Amino acid sequence: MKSIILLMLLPFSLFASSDLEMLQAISQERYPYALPKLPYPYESLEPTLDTETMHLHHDKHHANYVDNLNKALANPDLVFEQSWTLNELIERGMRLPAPVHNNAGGHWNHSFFWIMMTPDASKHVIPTRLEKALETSFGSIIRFKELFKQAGLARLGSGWDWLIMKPDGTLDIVSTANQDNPMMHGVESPGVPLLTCDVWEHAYYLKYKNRRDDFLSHYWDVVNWKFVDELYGIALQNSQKKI
Ligand code: MN3
Repeated sequence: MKSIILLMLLPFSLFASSDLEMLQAISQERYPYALPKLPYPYESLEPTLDTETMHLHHDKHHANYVDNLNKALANPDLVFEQSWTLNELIERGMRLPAPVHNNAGGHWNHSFFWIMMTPDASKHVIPTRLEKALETSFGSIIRFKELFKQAGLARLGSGWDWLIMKPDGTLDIVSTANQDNPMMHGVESPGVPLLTCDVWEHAYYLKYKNRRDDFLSHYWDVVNWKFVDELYGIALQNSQKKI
């Protein structure tokens, strides 16, 4: 799994869009952790995501994961873990004590999710390279979106929906429970995360009530495809290097 984490980090300086720089900063953060600012105004994803949901989700839910991660790591038995980066914690996944594993996941996943969305319409178009890869892997963009929705709906209870690049270089759609993510040791389907959606009820309930499928249909209106394509490009380059 170590190689997957490295894939996420090493080449960023070569590309360095502000979205990638934000992800790199989060990935390399160390204890004590801090809540990152939302990278756009709270109201700017309306009407897809309402302002109140964004405030609660970022200021309360994400903040709680950060606070609880700091509390869990304050344990004197975890002095080594205190010195690790957030990505090093994520990599160890289920080998960590549950409060560290869950809250490190909560912090990384939410930080990634904020960058995954954007009010910038110029980033809402799927770049051609990625479009072709999705068509090759899933048949069509419409089919890809259907499969992504199905995976999100099939996740019982709380979790996350992902597009990943698997260790063999192919694309796949997977979901993880709770605050797990595909970079963690011990997950069923490991890979490099390229796209995600938070399918916990707190992500959508105020506006969409119990209709997770409606939320997943509207989600595409705010996805930062430019960022997804950048992540895809880096993952692709690294998977070809391995071969
Ligand atoms: Mn959430």
